[in-house]
Amino acid sequence: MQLRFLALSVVTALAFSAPAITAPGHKPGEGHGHSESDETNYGMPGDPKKPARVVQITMTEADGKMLFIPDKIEVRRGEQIRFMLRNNAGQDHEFVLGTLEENLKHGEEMKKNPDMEHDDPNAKRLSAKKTGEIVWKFTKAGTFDFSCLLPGHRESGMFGTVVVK
Ligand SMILES: [Cu+2]
Repeated sequence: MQLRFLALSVVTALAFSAPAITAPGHKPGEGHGHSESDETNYGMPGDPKKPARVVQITMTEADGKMLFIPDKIEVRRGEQIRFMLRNNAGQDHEFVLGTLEENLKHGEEMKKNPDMEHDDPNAKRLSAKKTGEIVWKFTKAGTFDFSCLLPGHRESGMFGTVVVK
């Protein structure tokens, strides 16, 4: 009698505690929303359904240089930006957002492994004449980097700065 009561209480306790166990992170049925856990030290993936300021960035080549236009962007802390990327050049380019330190390190890895493809929330690779976009929320103040990490491209001028105030 006592044992059966105990077993029943365990089942009841489990039933009530189960939702608490699954609560942190992504809730079931929510789809892939972005939570605090996606936050990096340069911000976090944005929510495309929420308002965002549009910033157009063109990838181009001129006089033997590779460029992003513009190559300097100012953002308010907490602001969400929709980067509308356009590759006007005749070859592949990419846009990789990160801290300067991470991008330089990542660039070294790319030299060893040039076929590394980027399709992360902070990066986009575009073929010639293609467009793409990235939505990013800048939750941290600081100075960040965006670069094309294809071997030799950053060295040819293909990088820019995001200042978050
Ligand atoms: Cu490039």
